[in-house]
Parts: sequence; structure tokens; C-alpha cells
Amino acid sequence: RSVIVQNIAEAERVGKKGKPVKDTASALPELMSKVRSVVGKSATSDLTARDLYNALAYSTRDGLIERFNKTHEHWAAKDSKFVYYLSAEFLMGRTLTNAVYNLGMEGKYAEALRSLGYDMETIQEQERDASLGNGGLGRLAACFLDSMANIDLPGWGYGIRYKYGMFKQALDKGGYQKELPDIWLTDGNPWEVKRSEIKYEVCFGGRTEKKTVNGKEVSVWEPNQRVYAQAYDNPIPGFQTPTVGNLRLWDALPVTEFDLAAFNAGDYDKSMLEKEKAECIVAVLYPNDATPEGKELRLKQQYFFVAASMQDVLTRFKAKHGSKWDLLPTKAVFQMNDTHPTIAVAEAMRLLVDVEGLPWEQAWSISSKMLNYTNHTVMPEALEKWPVKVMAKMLPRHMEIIEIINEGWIQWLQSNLPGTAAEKAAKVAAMSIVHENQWNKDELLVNMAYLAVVGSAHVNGVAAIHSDIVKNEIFNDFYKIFPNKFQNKTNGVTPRRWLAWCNPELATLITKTLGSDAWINNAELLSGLRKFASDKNFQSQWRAVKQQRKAKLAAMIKSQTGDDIDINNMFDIQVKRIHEYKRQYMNVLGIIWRYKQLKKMTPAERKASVPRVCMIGGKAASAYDMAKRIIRLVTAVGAKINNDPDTKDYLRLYFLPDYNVSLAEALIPAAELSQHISTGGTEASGTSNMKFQMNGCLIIGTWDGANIEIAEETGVENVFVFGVRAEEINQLRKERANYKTDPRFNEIMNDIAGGMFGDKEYFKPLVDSISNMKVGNDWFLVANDFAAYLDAQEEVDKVYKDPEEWTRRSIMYTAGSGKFSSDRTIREYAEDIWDIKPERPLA
Ligand code: F58
Repeated sequence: RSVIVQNIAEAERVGKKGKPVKDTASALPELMSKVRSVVGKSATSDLTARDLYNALAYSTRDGLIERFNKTHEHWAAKDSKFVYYLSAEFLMGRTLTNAVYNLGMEGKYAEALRSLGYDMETIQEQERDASLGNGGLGRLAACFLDSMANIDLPGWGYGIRYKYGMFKQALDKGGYQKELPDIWLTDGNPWEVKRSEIKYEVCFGGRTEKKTVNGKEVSVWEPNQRVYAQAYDNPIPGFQTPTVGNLRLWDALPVTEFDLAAFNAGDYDKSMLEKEKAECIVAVLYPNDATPEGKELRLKQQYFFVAASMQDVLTRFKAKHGSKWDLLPTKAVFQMNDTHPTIAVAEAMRLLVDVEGLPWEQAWSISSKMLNYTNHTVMPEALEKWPVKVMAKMLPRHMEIIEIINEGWIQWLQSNLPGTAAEKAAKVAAMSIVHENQWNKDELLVNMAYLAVVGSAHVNGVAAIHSDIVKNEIFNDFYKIFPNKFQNKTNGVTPRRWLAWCNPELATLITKTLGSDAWINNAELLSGLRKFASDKNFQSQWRAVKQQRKAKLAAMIKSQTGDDIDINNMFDIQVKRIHEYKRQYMNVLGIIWRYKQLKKMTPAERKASVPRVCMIGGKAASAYDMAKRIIRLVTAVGAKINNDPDTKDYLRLYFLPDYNVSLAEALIPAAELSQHISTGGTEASGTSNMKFQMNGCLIIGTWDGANIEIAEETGVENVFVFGVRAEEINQLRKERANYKTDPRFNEIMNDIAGGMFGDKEYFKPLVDSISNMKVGNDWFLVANDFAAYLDAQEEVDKVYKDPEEWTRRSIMYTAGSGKFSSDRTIREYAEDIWDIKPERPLA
């Protein structure tokens, strides 16, 4: 301690106290100044890691805000066109490391922390993940913000400042998923800036009334609930650029904070009622919408952030351009991230027509030029359809607007579609934005995806195969009418967070080998590694890095489970949301088969096998029963095989609880094999496949989503591809009743059903879901693909036995990952959809 106190005193003597950190000498005094001003302690008090995290965060924030202001002054002066990324989810993860690295401050801060007896890693672990998202879609939004800032693209993200993000996942004693609230804001959030002056009223409910205004009949909305949307800005730094972009998140506040009269009359509950009702809107990320109340709340959330964001954009536009509304699409474009923000189509019309008084046609022309829609899924349950009843109750004016849009659309179809009257009528029914619920003829639904397609300038899918499905299946009727509206934008991930910062060991080797770190901002340069792929010396350095990361992960698992893990075993990882279509179930069945084989082997045969440590992680939606059973199957199988003395040196299975961004940053660099084994045609893209690829992890995967493009870039021969293709699945689904299932599959089904892993009643629905070949069962074709999967796994073992070949492939993966930088994706959006040019502020 006395050394530390001396260090502080010395540093403060020579340092430039209070100035933003530019060099090592100022880093320590700057931190200590934050300890005093923000943490409220003295330099000589006992400082905890949390104190230093706060000091470091506030110090970094100063640098961020300085650049943020410069960037935004510059963009305002240039009157740049902006893109607004509307998303109900932003899965940001931790901010500290990313900000410190992007600002180029890591060395200076690390040294300052060392002199205080801490390392950067301990400090960064104090930060809770910002888990404002479910999975791929939310993380993609976060990568996109990073890339926008990185390439100096004027743009913001807009979303919700949920009080509780994605639930924290634990396992209970029985090995079942337990969901705990994610209380990420309780200790404060140093990364946000509250903009007290920026708040908008957002209304709900009530009714509309026809009135005559200036001789015109108009519909006036008289809502029955009003709340304020309060802006919080979250600066987003680029790397090696002065640009700092923004994620603006909305909190909900009551219009009347506190009902003092009610309180004084002794009605304490009523005094707080309005506040509670407002807070409820932003309380939780995607409340369970299995109940009608949950459904309503979700629509409320969607409208809440869309209405606030659009008012915000229009307010800024008016301040600059007054009522020159035709200019609006040249100054602002919106990207709607899936169907969640698509109420924007109706809100844009409401704001332009009802509030600004524009004629309908002019408003439609403006709105349909500035809105764009990305589809992220082919799963029908995720293509939102709102009951007209719910929409009319919550947003009566929007329901009217949607009906007007739909009438115009239907009229247009009737005059433009070819064919007989009957053919036309059938098409019109199939393409109507408002349509019958196919399961309940008495209910009418608003199809939000159709609304978005009709109301947008561009529609895109997120990988080549997915965009083909979007055009040829999901929206085929629309595609035939507007072929030019549809595009593909293959997803990407930021190489900063997902390679350079999370895997500094590999990054250092790459930079040394390529002679520069330019690949961090230009990932295509990674292709320069190809020529070293067979170089023995390089291979051994490459392997050494992987071993280092495996050792780190092994230590983490040891600390959680007490188990020792041999880092010479293959690390085989599948991490993603738990879903039947992603087929974690098939992975477990494969592990059971491997276990059964090992049990039959002699000790010598076992020694000659390829030992594996399998890890599966991911959250099951709280109302998704099958997914929860799959998790329990993983923990049950793990409990058996990890404790079997015959096999535990050759095979392990761990369920890694609470998979989130930070855990991914630890797992991905350590992975040697990763599994992306969705049924052909079901995974829109996948993005973790790209992260694993960047980190030199081999892939076993189906011909699905971005796996296809990854294989093309890596060399198909380097990827373990198996299973049915998208174009085969419709036929196969029809033929399921005639399946002759693989005897190995049948054996395993019997084992599970017979109680080999305990809990047999609980597993029964799982077994039934894929093994009784009736119509409706095994929708995701696990039984069908199982044999091919086992064959592919055998091939994996064969290659792993040849470390040089394995390492060569590993290098080829990283070398082929350049295309999957989100910088590339964002450039494509900017050029082909947004029509926005980079605009770098002066340093
Ligand atoms: C994912 N969708 C796709 N949805 O599944 C994945 O293939 C793709 O790579 C990714 O989007 C990015 O394009 C996805 O993550 C959700 O999380 C939904 C959010 C709303 C509730 C239902 C899940």
C-alpha cells in the first residue's frame, strides 16, 4: 500500500492533473482526480476494483464526450444526411475495454492501474454487460453502430433504455434453467449522458374523432395515456478516427411525477400510479408475450421508442429546414431492424399528415423514400402480426392510418395485377396488410412485415441464401411486383471487439506477421495470412496462441466447476439462443453416441481417440418449454459423462450458464471447433459463425445462412459441411411419416426414454418430438440429418489427428474472414440503401 500511495503522490506531482488523458504521466493523476470527484474517496483510502472501474470509466467518458461533441458539431455544420437505425434491441456488452482500446488508451491506463496494484482485466470485469437484446439481431445492431462510427458514417441508433435487460440465466440444483432479473443499472451507468432537455410526449389509447378543421374533415386522436420519452445518449467511438457516434435510448417518465393530492388524501398507491405505469413500459426487454397483457405491452414498447425517435428526427429537421418537407428524405433515412419498429410506417404518416398538415400523397412519397426494412428470420412466429383489436385499442389513429394505407394498396393491386377477377381477388387477399388470422377466422390481424414491405424503399435479407428465401418465398408476391426493392446485405461483425480486442494474443501475431495493424480497420487484409497457412514456424506460433486461450478458458471452467480440463483436448463449442431449429439437441445426441462408443472401447482404443471437451451455452426464452428441456438434457448428459471414470478423460460436456457478450469474448478465442448446425433454410445468417471464423475456429455446419458464404471464403474443403439443403426440406417434411431412422438414432432415443440420464418423464416430450414420425413431428429434421452429422464428426476427428492440417485450416478461416467485417456490411448499406457518404470530423 505504501508503494501505491507513493506512486500516486509522485504521479500527481509530475502529472497534469484533471486534463483528459493523453499520455502515461497524466493517466494516474487523471484517475485519482476521478476517484475524488466521482467516487468520492481520497487517494489514500482503500480503493476497490469497482472504485477504479468507475474512475477509469469516467475518465474515458471525458475523452468520448469531447470527440462526440466535435463529431456532432461537424456533422451539423455539414448538414450531413443521417441514417437512424431503429431497433428494439442493442446487445452492447461491456463498454470499457472497447472504448479504451478504440481511443488508443490501453497502454497508458494499464500502466496507471498496475502502479495501483491492479490489472486491466480485473477492472474490466467490474462492468456489467448491457444486455439490451436477445441474440443475433441485437448484437448485429451493436456491431453496426461500431462500424458506422468506424467509417465516419453520420448515423445514430435509436432504442429503449430497458431497466432490466435480457434475464440472467442460472442453473438450479436440478440442472434446469432459472431466470433472474438483469439489474444492470443499479450501480449507475457511467457511459450514458442524460439529456434532460430532450423529451417528447408519447400517447396511447383513447379514441379518434372526426372534426372539421379549415373546411376539411380530419381525424383527431384523443389518447387516454400520455408519457414522456426521455433521451439518454451513449457515445460510440470508432477506432483510429475522431468520430464518435451515438446510441440514443429512451426512458419513460410520467407526465405528472407524483400525485400529491392523492398522497395527502392517504391514497399512497394512487399517488405513484402514473409513475409506475410509465416505468412499466421500459421495464423489461421483451416481456413474455404469451399473455394478452404481454402482447399489448410489447406493442406499447415498440410504439414508444418509434414515436420518440421520429419526433426527435423531425424536430431537428424543422429547426434547420422549416417546412421544406420534401427535403426530409435527403437528410434522414431509417433502417427498421426487423418487424419490431415497423409501426414507424404509420407514425411517419401521422406526424406528417396529422401534425404537420401535409397532404396524404406528399406524406406517403416522403415516408416511403426514407424507410427501409431488414428481415432477420423465416420463422413465421417472429414475423409479427398484431390483432386489429389490440392495435385499435392501443393506437386507434394508427389503425386508421394502416387501413387507409391498405385500401390504397389493394386498389393499386386491383388496377395493376394481371389475371382474371378471381385470380386477382386471391392475390389481393394474400397480399393484404390486414388479413384474417388463419387459425381463427374471427380475428383480423395487421401483418407488420407486409406493412413494412409496402411502406419501405428497400427490403433486405441478411445473407445470400436468406435474401433468396425472402424474395422467392416469404415475400415472393411482393418481389414480383417490386423486384428492385429487394436486396441482400450479408451480415458482418466488428473485427475490433471480435478479434483485435477479445483476442489480443492472436491480434499481436497477425499484426507481426502482416507487418501492420491496418487489418483492424480493413479486414480484407487478413487474406495476407493465406500464404503462411502451411508455414510450419507460423503454424506453431498460431497453435501456441490457441493453447494460451484454451488455458485461460480452462481456468475459468475450473473456477466454476472445480473440474480440471486438459487443454490438449479439442474444445468444441456451440453457443447461441437455444432453439429447436438451431439443433443443440442434435449436438447432444452426437455426444451421447460418442460416449457410448467410448464405453465400448478398450483403454488402448480410448487413448487413440480424439478427446473432446464439448461446451454448449445459450438462453431459452422464458416461455419456450422445449428449449428448456434441451438445456436440462445437456446438464443431465454432462453430469453422467463428466463423472464416468471410464470416459471423463476423453469426453466432457459442460453447459455454460448465462451466455452473453462477455462470455462470448472469452469462449470464441479458445474454440477449435464450433457448431452451426441449423436445419437447411432456417438460420437467416448467423453471426457467431463469423466470430469463430475470425478467431481461426473450424466450423462443422449445414449449408445454411452465412455458413455458405463463410465456406466460400474459407475454401469449402476446409469446412465440415453436412445435412440437407434448404431446397430439399419441404419434400422431406412431407415424407417424415415414412422415415427409416438410423439405428444409432433409435438406440439413443431408447436410452433417453429409458432413463439413462434420469428425468425420463421430463425428457419424454423431447423424445416424442423427433422420434414418433407423425405429421408435425421432427419439423427440424434431426432424425433425418443425424447420420450425416455423425459422419461429419468422424471427419472432424480424422483431421484433428493431423495438427498441421488442422492448423492450416484454422489459419485459412481467419484469412478468409475479411468479408465478414461489419465495416463491409455498413458500406454496402450506405451505398445501396441509405445513400450516405462518410464524413470525418477534424481531429
Ligand atoms: C437473428 N434473429 C437470426 N432474432 O436468427 C440470425 O440468423 C441472424 O444472424 C441475426 O438475427 C442477425 O441478422 C434474431 O436474433 C431475435 O432475437 C428475435 C428478437 C425478438 C424476439 C424473438 C427473437
